[in-house]
Amino acid sequence: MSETTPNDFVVVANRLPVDLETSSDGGPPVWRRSPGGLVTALEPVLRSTDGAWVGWPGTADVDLAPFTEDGLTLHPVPLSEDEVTEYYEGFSNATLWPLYHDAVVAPTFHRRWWSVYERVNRRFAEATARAAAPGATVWVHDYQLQLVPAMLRDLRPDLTIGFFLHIPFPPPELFLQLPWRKEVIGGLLGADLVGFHLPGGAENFLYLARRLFDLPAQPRGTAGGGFIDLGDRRVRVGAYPISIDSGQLRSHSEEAAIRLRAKQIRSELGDPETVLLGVDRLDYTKGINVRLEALRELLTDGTLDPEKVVMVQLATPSRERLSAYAQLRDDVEREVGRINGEFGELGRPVVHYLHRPVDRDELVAMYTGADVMLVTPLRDGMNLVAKEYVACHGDGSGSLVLSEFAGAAAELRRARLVNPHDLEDVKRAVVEAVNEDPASASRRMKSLHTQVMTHDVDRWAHSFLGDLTEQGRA
Ligand code: ADQ
Repeated sequence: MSETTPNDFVVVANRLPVDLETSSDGGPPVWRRSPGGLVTALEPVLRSTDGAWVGWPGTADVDLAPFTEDGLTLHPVPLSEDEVTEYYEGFSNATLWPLYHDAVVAPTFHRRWWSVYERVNRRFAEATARAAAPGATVWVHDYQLQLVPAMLRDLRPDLTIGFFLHIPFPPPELFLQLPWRKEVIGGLLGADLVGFHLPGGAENFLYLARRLFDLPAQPRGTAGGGFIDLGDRRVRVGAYPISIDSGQLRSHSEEAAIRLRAKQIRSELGDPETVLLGVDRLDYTKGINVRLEALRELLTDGTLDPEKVVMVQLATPSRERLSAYAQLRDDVEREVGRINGEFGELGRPVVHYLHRPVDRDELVAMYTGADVMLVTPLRDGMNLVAKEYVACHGDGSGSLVLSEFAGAAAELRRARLVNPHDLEDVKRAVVEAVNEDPASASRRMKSLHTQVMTHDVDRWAHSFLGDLTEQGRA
């Protein structure tokens, strides 16, 4: 650890790229690298530009000075236990998250949560103002920090500020329910560039900004993007679909040890003809029950044979203190139990369900060994799982069933696209994927694979940062 100096490039996100973990044996706390895609994507940029990261260290009530760890300057933002409840679990995950995901669960509006959200956003803006060198570029991430761009601009008008939203940006009629709608849009308008995964999100934002701030209509830019003139400055708005480190994942999936493990997993599953796979955070937006219900009905009507088909569902625990998540866990586990109770045999369940994260090697082996990947969210900003599966199937094997309501569907057009609200449609796609002629399946998968290999996370980061630099100079 060492003293820090201000940086020319600063990433701001709810979480730091490392988590502070207290050990159970009473030893000193240790920093553990969080393996998220964002860290992987931004690490090379951060290292080449003398970068810093501002974020919460993942544990309540710890206040740490900025420090350098493994070449990255980290600026921890402290949160109290109450702030975790009201800013993070409350306003971020029980107000904004459901509202931005088509209100599939009713959003809760609480004035107190809002005031804590504002307070915590201000703390992030202040920490960023201290971390950034004169004229630095700052990239703010996601729905937890939508007020930071305007707060930061007030504190530091010299900075170039970008904002990227990782979840969908909702249609106006939903967004307008938010009692603090004008404040949120005003917060985002503090940025020089506001980025979304899809053109639709950018269009929704442009419409809302003009309507709520009574701005004149301006000609559209390309692909849903455009500009908002605020008099003294111009905000650029655009679509930047995020991706994964496709090349790295493809090579990983081709390693002999991974191929071997993929075979072993199939044999541990009883060497079924078909392995179906689902991989998600346990979240009500992900449509886990949609695919379980489709499977149960296909087993019930005899279309699928429980002796030939096995499903693996990995579900990472998520936001467990929120009641909607506890309810979802009960629902998913009841459905898994019901299918296994009706169709399993001793030592041979039909659905293998793991409620825990699995390590990267094991995950890649599962992707590699699965015949059909089921990605059926009711709404999802992008969905990296779909792209990860495709990256692991460079040989043309495998099949992807993908919800139309995942951002990834805009690029992965040759997946078997389904409406997750239409169970018959999901069942049809599963059956077609299971029975597809190998030559035609291989053509589909190869075309998907080419798309994912040529549009990786590096391209995403460079495209956003290229536009941000251009906008900062304008
Ligand atoms: P998430 O909602 O978390 O991300 P997703 O994009 O699918 O969803 O990313 C999940 C990541 O977690 C993947 O990299 C996956 O491999 C990993 N993962 C999931 N379950 C796992 C398990 N059991 N074990 C190990 N790893 C597991 C949010 C938005 C998305 C958007 C991303 C990035 O909701 O729409 O794609 O941010 O912008």
